[in-house]
Amino acid sequence: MDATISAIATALGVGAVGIIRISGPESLAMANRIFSARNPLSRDRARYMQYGFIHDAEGNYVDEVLAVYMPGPHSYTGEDVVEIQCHGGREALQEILRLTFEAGARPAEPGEFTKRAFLNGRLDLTEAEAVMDVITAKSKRALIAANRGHKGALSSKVKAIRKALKDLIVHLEAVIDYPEEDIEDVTYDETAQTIARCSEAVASLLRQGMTGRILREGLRTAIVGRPNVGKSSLLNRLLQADRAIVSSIPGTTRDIIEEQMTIDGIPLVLTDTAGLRDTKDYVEQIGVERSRAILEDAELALVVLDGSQPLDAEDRRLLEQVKNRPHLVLINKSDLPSCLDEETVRAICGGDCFRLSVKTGEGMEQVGTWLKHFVCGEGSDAESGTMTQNARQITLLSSAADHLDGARNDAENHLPYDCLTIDLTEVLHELGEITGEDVPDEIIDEIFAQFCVGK
Ligand SMILES: Nc1nc2c(ncn2[C@@H]2O[C@H](COP(=O)(O)OP(=O)(O)OP(=O)(O)O)[C@@H](O)[C@H]2O)c(=O)[nH]1
Ligand SMILES: [Mg+2]
Repeated sequence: MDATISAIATALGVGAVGIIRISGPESLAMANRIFSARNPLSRDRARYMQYGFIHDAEGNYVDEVLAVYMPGPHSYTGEDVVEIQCHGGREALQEILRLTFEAGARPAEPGEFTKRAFLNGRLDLTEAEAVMDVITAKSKRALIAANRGHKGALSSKVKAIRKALKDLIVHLEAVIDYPEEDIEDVTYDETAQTIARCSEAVASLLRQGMTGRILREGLRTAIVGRPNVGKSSLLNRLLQADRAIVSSIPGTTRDIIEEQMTIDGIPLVLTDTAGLRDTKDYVEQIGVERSRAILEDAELALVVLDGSQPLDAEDRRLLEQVKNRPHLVLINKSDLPSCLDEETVRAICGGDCFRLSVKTGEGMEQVGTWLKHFVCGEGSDAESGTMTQNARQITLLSSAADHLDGARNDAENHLPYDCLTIDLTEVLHELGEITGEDVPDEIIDEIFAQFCVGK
């Protein structure tokens, strides 16, 4: 790990400025081999930007740059770091990078800077992983959630749960190991209560993780309804573009149209589908089958009804179908005389339902407000504590939740303490794997390998 490494830290492309990052014990000496300035980089001028130029081994001028030396441990990696800001063209960056190699650095592996930060204790594993989410955040909310992870929101909660479990295990083990000693006996009730509190905390993290995932990847939302109710019109209005063909002929849309968009800060992957009905038309039939499959897969169904007509059998069938899954019913065409009220709809499928006109735009703002609430919950904005979790963390949390359920069952059934501690120790490992306190090296390598070079 003592090698000094370097890489281009900025995106490869044409930009005003590009950055080369060097990290490791030799970074200062190596940088000064290729950097000339009135004031060379030095400990005395640590963290001050120095103006100068980069030259090659023969002393040929390569680029005009700004360079800064950040001695460890107070640097990104925790090691001595030098960053060189040069012109942002591909050639300048590649040439300076090559010169750092000539000066003795070796190419950094993907994620190696962040991995070093982790190994040096600058970041724990959740914070390091959140760096990736900060970089790839696609919406402002996703960024806020990722930053929260980066600042350790997830790990501090996980650590608190681990602490409670560790205390419990220690206590149970003391009772197992020294039955003759007068150790205050923990009752099964208390044990079950502690486990229940941990379970609830894990469940809450999982819920927040779901929100984080949606903010990162978008909520898979399907617009469904029978033909001609205004599904494609809704897609177009939300997109503010003429994406899907709209016509008064029922059965206009036959294929699935998928678009990504952000509504009130909530990223959506929205699909417009073929109107649901029994049809003899072969192609339309395929479209209807696809619509049903999309509905099955969606995380949210936006059911569109035509408010100027009474409910028909197809509407009822659809409402029955979405009854037990997340849905929002939109009674469209409120600009026309109404033949359908919210109560009738609610009686069939419960849940939320409102009236709007895609044509005039009346009532459209409710959609964004509802979505925000659906995804972010009560607080419904950045302050609600959402944080990013990745698939690895979610898998570990889910498994921890299962083991906690098992342990709680054991406690409630008064099984021997060792049965309990087996499950609880498993949970301890799983949670430790999230924060990186208890994680095999291969996993660490795998995690950082997903990063880009230079990070
Ligand atoms: N008056 C009124 N007409 C609307 C409204 N929304 C859509 N329409 C009209 O309803 C007709 C059908 O609209 P589409 O958006 O194509 O309906 P669809 O649900 O996608 O239909 P299919 O693709 O056939 O399933 C068009 O003539 C639209 O102009 C509305 O809010 N008010
Ligand atoms: Mg359509």
